[in-house]
Amino acid sequence: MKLAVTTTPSEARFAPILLRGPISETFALASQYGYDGIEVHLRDPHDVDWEEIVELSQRCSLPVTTLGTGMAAGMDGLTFTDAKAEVRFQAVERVKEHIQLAARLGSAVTIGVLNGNLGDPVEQAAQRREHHFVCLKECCHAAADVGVSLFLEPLNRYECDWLNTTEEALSVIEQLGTTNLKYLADTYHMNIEEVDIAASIRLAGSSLGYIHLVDSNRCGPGQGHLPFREVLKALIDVGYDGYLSFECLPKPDAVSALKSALSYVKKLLTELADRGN
Ligand code: LER
Ligand code: MN
Repeated sequence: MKLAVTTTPSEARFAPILLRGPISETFALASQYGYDGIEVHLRDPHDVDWEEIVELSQRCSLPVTTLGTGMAAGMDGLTFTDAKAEVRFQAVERVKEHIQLAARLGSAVTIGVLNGNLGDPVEQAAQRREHHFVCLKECCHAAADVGVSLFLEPLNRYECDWLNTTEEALSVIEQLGTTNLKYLADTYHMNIEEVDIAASIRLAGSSLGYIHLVDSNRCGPGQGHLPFREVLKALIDVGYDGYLSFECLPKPDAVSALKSALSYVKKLLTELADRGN
């Protein structure tokens, strides 16, 4: 498994992102501390110079793993469940721009906060789900056309009023039936919603596309009380070979979190490998 860290050059008001600021500096830091990849959150893909990010990724030997899109929902109110067709259209158009940048970078695109809420009245829930399905399907097809994968991320109940669990995400993925839509498991949300995080990882199995490895308090792994040994063991058992990305708060400060998360998870992975799991 490879280790990644989150970054954004946008104003990170709505996201637990470890490295904030100009990408020329944050890519250099991630590379300096030995990360294998970097996850970039962008309100709008045009917030960055596409050639600069391609060049930085190459120069720092740091693949961009996925593009986070949550700020398009948090700051611009774009979601796939909005009652207004125009807003849903804008949400899909924004994701299509992320997909174009992802194609250029060889990364994926995450759909999390952008999934939106079902809201009130409850009678409209079925229609909102249908809106979501139509938007997601269109994005999956646009992504497939350029060889990009999408990661569907459930969020906990305090951030979203549906699509909270592994089972719900797997059901949407199954209904869509496209091979480029995968499940993004975020251990912070799972700690609130799942009965047993490791069991949910085993249930997801080959549908897993990406992991946000975060502790119970949204700090880096090792700073809270999540059972990361069991979580990593489950990931090894299901043959997960993708990225573990630290989407966490820069606490006590970004550089300390960057170093401690990496060494904590590397140590656990080494111990598990030494014991043959
Ligand atoms: C996005 O990856 C996520 O986990 C959200 O909770 C961010 O607000
Ligand atoms: Mn997440």
